[in-house]
Parts: sequence; structure tokens; C-alpha cells
Amino acid sequence: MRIGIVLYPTFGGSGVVATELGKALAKKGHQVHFISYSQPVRMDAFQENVFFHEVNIPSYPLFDFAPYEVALTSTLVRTALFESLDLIHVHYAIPHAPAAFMAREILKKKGLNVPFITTLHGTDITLVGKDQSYEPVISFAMNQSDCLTAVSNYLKEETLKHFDVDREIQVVYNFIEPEQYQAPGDDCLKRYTAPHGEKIITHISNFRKVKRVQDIVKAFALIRKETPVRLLMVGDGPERNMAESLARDLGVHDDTVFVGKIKNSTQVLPCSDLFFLPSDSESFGLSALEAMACGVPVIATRAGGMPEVQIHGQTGYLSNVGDYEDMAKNALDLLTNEARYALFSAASKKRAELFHLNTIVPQYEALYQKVLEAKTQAI
Ligand code: GMT
Repeated sequence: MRIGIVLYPTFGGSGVVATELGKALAKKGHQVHFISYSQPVRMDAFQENVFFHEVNIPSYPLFDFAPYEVALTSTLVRTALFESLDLIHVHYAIPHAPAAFMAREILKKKGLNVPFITTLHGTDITLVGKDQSYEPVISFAMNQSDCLTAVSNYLKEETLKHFDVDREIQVVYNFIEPEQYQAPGDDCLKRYTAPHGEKIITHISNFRKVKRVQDIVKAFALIRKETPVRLLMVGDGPERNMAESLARDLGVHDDTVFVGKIKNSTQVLPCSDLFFLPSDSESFGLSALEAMACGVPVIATRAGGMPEVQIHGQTGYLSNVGDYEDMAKNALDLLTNEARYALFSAASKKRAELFHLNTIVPQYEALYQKVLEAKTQAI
């Protein structure tokens, strides 16, 4: 198949899933055309069957806000025409689904039928999408999608609760390639972070409010009182400064390393002992799954789709949102009990296998096939 994939090129989970999906499809012989405003971070090397089309947005003094959606639609139309795309798969509804809808209608006028699949990732529904500034357009574009998927049952239910969706939503979980996470990680980072062999607690995110990074620092301050441990904070975003000052206020800044953005989590996670994800809401929690694939148990919140990924008391622990004391207690339970830690670590690896790329990617291929069959019947 010739597949156009529209995505955010940044470190966010939706972009990572979209890029890894495209790379996996290309390996299976499909031709994949990524479309975004800059090259996706995880698309870092030449790969057979993989192409990238940058959306250019010409500036003009009249535009206080550059019309990205129009430029994206035009890029989709051109790519579909010149590369003979069979279908377009958009990741994150805003503004990708409306752009794909418009491209499909323009292409119809040119005698081409190019269906589109929308995958909902989380904040496009739970935070941003349901805002009345976007809701009518996003509802319309979801209903117009030739296929609509969500990355967890939780996200499917949230979508049905908040939007007037009249079409079936298929749940296709996020995935990883566990083999990528089996390498030992970056030894230099480990030595730098924990020079005396301390345990390492890691968090990776975009440091937005929804991630509640302050809870990590508060929990860490409690854990550090009891056992030698260091905190490795990976990523950057609006809450980072606040987290750094809180670490100073609580006297744990010297034991905390803020490394900023790192392209590939496989460098970081294998060096870690525990992964923290105390979010307010998390439709899936891809970074937690990545940690599990390395055998790193997860301390997270009982929020959103997390319980579909994490098994409380087996692969880590889930606490109520904001209960950092419980998170600290759970972390200590694992860091100070080698036998229990080994059990949780093994269970994490085993559970991560359920989300193997080899299981999930064929689910997307089957949906593509279904959409293409419907297209043939419509002709
Ligand atoms: O977490 C973010 O803010 C990034 C966001 C995105 O769209 O890139 O992540 C969402 O999609 C990921 C991939 O499907 C999920 O693993 C995350 O749970 C989800 N984030 C939220 O729901 C907050």
C-alpha cells in the first residue's frame, strides 16, 4: 500500500507512535510518506520505502496566525496525486483530521478516492478537542473519517462521552518493539546520574501541567530520606522551571538531574530502576510501556488508560492522582526489596510483550485493508 501519515514531528507520544508505525509498515514493504511541518524526531536515518514531505507555510504580513491547516491540506492533495497514495492516516485529530477531510473532498473532485483514518491519541479529545473552539469541527471530522481509532478503551469512552460521534471507534493500543529496549543503555549517563551506584528514578515527558511533575519531586524527597536514590528528569516544557525550584526548596536539587530532551528513550530507560508517571490523565502512557519493556516497574496514577497498560501490584503500582505520599511508599516498597523488585521487573517485561509491534501493526493493516475494500465497493 502507499500510505500517507500525518503527524506531529515532536517528542510527544502521538508523533512517536506514528513514526514507529510508518517505519514498521515500510519494513513490511508498504510505501510510507510522512507529512508534517518538520522532520519527525524518531525518523532519524534513511530507510527504504520511507519519504518525508515538509509542509511549507508561506508567511504574509496579513497573517497573525499562519494558516497551517490550509498548507497541510494542499500538501496532502499534492502528495496523494503525485505519489498515488491509497490512503491517509492522521495521528492526533487537531488539525489533522479536518485537513484530511478537506483533502479527500478536493481529491474527489479530481476523480480520486483517497480515504482517511483518524487515530485519537489523548489530549486531542480529553483537553483540547472538547473545547468549544474546536469541538464542532473535530466532531464533524471524526464522523467523516473512513475509520476512527483510539489508543485505549478509556479514550474511546471519553470520546463517546464528550462528542457526538456516530461511527464505530476501534481501539488499537500503542505498541513498542521490545527488542529495541534490551540493550544496556547509556553507561555514561548512568555514571553521571548515579556516581555512587544509587538507584535511579526516571521521568520522561513534555513537562506540561497534566504530567504533575511536582508530585514526582515531592515523592522523591520522601524516598531520598530513606534510601540512596537519584532522580533523572528527561524532557522539557512549561513546568520544568517550577520542578527545578521545588527540588531546590525541598533540598533535593543536588540529587536531581534535569537532562532536557533526549531523542531516544532507549538510551535512558535501561539505566533506570523505576519510572514515575503521576499524570492527571493519560490516555495510554507510552513512556510507561517503554519503561516496562526494559523491565523497569512503573509508579503511576490510576488515571485514564493507565490501568489498561499497568497492572497494579504486578508491574508497578497505581495511586490516586496527587497522592505522592502513596507513590513514595510504593517506590520504597520496590527499591528496598530486591526479591519483589525482580518479580515486578520480570512481570513488566512480560506484559510489555502484549503490546508488541508484531501484534499491533497488523491490526492497523487490517483496518487499512477494510477501508480500501469499502472504497473499491463504492466505485
Ligand atoms: O502526553 C502528551 O502530552 C503527548 C500526547 C501526544 O499526543 O503526543 O500523548 C498522548 O498520546 C500518547 C500516544 O498515544 C499517549 O501515550 C499519551 O498517554 C497521551 N497523553 C495524554 O493523554 C496526556
